[in-house]
Amino acid sequence: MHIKNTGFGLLLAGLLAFAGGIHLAQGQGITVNYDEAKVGTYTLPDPLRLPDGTAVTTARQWEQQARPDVLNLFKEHVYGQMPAKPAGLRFKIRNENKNALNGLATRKQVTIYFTPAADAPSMEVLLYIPNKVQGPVPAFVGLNFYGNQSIHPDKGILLPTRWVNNNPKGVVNNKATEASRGLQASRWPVEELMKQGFALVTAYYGDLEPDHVDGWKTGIRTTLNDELKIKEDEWGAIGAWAWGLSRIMDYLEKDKSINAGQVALTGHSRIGKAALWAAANDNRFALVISNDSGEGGAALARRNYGETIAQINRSFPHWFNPTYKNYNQAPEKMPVDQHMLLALMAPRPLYVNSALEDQWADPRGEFLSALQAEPVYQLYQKKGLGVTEMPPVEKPVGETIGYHIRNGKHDINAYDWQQHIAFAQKHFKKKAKPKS
Ligand code: GTR
Repeated sequence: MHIKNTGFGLLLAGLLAFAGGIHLAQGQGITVNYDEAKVGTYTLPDPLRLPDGTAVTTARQWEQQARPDVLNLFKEHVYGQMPAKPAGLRFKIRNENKNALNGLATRKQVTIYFTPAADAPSMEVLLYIPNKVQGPVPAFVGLNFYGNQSIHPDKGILLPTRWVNNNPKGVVNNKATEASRGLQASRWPVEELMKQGFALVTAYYGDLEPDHVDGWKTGIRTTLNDELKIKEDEWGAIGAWAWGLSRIMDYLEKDKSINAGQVALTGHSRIGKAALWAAANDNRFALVISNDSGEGGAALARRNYGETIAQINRSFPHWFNPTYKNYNQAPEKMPVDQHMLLALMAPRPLYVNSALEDQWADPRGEFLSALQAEPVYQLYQKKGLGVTEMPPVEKPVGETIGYHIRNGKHDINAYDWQQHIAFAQKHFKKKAKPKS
């Protein structure tokens, strides 16, 4: 159903965009629906149906027949190709401080070079590893929006030298300054993670591709064309960010202080979209968290509520595969919907969460998507949400698929992290043991 463009809809979109701290104009000139009664009806494609109509009834059949096909459909229609690990990948420990955060953690900074060349394209990874628990430790991994220094005021964190989105709190002329240290510290509870026995691993998403329409020109979609044997228009920025997450995983497999079998991948919003896409392609991520990932992330595209494919492609034409634009006016023609992306996580633990004031991301669409991923989890005898209606605010639900909606705006906050940490502890079945 097409909803008439209302001034109220646009105003609300603007307010929500502002509330979420988003700098790009959203919804302009394009209809935004926030009325549940006007969502209309839609039919979701069935992940458990092969193209010839055969029903998928076993985990084996899913893995061997259906899953590869679904993954390919997402490559072709949504995110683009996902190149393999480059042969010349190498790591360099830039520095290590065993007494970071007043002795609570070891801070390591590692450069991942994508080719053997002296001037190889690279990314900078920051790790905090808890000192007071027995390792190897499980880890949370996630990209950040403004550089590694933005996650904590710790003066030892190297500033990014690359293009960064401007921010009144210390990013001037697209360069991060000292004032940007800790700019998003509220989103990264580093000390709490250390206390709970998790390492935290992060990198700046702009190391892979600066997040603007011309970012591909200086990002890996251009600099690694030859190495990865891929053209820049065969994938998008989300694909590039997701690819970088897998390169972090390549490093973690080599770091003896980390339990590479217990890596939880997390991401907020556009980085949540990238996290889901990374985990869909890379089974080494043992647990996946989508925080307010919305359109092109966890939320169902066929629901006309909040952001739509047309809006996201208009505001961010560089994020997806060019073919995704074919569905601007016709999401119902896509051979997939986002519940199938979530199903690609099975049987791994998956946690989806929403925020009440983040209607732009369509909380109900995120919940329903998680619900509709359940049939694939059931093939593995894994329990999903345990409910069929959205739970009340701040009442988390679920078993192998978890979900909550919390009060507040588009953000990742202490409440979200509490649930994510508890979910990881439950599934990794290991509480941190103090060092003897
Ligand atoms: C918005 C975009 C959303 C979400 C958000 C964010 O502008 O429309 O899809 O990704 O940005 O990343 O914060």
